[in-house]
Amino acid sequence: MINRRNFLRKSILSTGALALASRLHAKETARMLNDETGQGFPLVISTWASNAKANAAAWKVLASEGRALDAVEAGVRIPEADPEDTSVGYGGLPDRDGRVTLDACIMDEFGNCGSVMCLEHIMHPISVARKVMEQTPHVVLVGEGALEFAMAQGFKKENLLTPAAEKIWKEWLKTSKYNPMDTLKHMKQNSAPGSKDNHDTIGMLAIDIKGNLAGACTTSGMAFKMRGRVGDSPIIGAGLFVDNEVGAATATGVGEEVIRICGSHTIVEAMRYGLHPQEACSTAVQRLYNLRRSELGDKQVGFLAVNRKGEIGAFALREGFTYAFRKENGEDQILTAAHLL
Ligand code: SD4
Repeated sequence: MINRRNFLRKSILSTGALALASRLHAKETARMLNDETGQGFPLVISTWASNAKANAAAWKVLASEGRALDAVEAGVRIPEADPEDTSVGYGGLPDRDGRVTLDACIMDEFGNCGSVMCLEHIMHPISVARKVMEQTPHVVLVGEGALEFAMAQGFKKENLLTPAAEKIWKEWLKTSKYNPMDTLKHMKQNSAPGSKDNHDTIGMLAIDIKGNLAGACTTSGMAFKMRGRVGDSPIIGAGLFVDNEVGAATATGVGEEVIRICGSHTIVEAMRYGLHPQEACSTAVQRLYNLRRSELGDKQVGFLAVNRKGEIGAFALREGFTYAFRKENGEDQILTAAHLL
């Protein structure tokens, strides 16, 4: 029998009905996703449709009963090494001085975490962040110190500025106008031919077969940013937060806005006090909107969350935020987040 719930549930999974899904009230979406996804684990979920490839790499680890931490590291290394991805790792668009500076962080089920900020010349900042977590008494290393540490750990120093990224930067230099959303649109225009959407920061959350959670977030940040600028992505609590007893959250979009509300931590705390991940994400977006309504312009922010039962949620300030999801049967799902505006 086709009742409304069944119809909606099917609709959210079909590309043609994604627009419908995005108009649904957050609670209705939450109920649908709960039906679809509250089935347990392992699972992996990542910001942006194009990161289904990253989920596939993470899935290999999860399917062989590996640890969520290993899965998220393996997963996000895919876009980090992809020269066509202009917002993560190798091929990322540079700052206004032409330097590719990378931000990344990782967090495990024990509350261990590691982060690198403004790291240059290393293709896999996520793996350096993991080394910071496991091999140092610290949580964050930045800039030159992070680079020295990476090299001492055996990482290779390389040029991350691809000819394509350099060309885009030189074009930008003609006007040198910084507007974060122009930058994102610019990335979209220049994304790989045939890609469904713009490549963007990857935030990945996973639950392994034992029910343990981990997350990773990695980016080259906003293109043409000021030298030394760091966004939300490598900041524990802003771009990523994991609490094994509750759930995990990650963010994408204009980092300055996410930092203001400690986005990912806010969402995990909302889940701790009983909200479904979907409602937790929409609550965070609403809070940002209430705080910054007059300043937001056309900026985008999107959040993803999962609770320890494997229920997922996603919500964005405005339309266009997609995410990729894999669970037990290993099938990819590409979904579009509901949005406020
Ligand atoms: C940043 N949050 O550096 C990142 C950029 C991003 O989608 O996520 N873009 O602010």
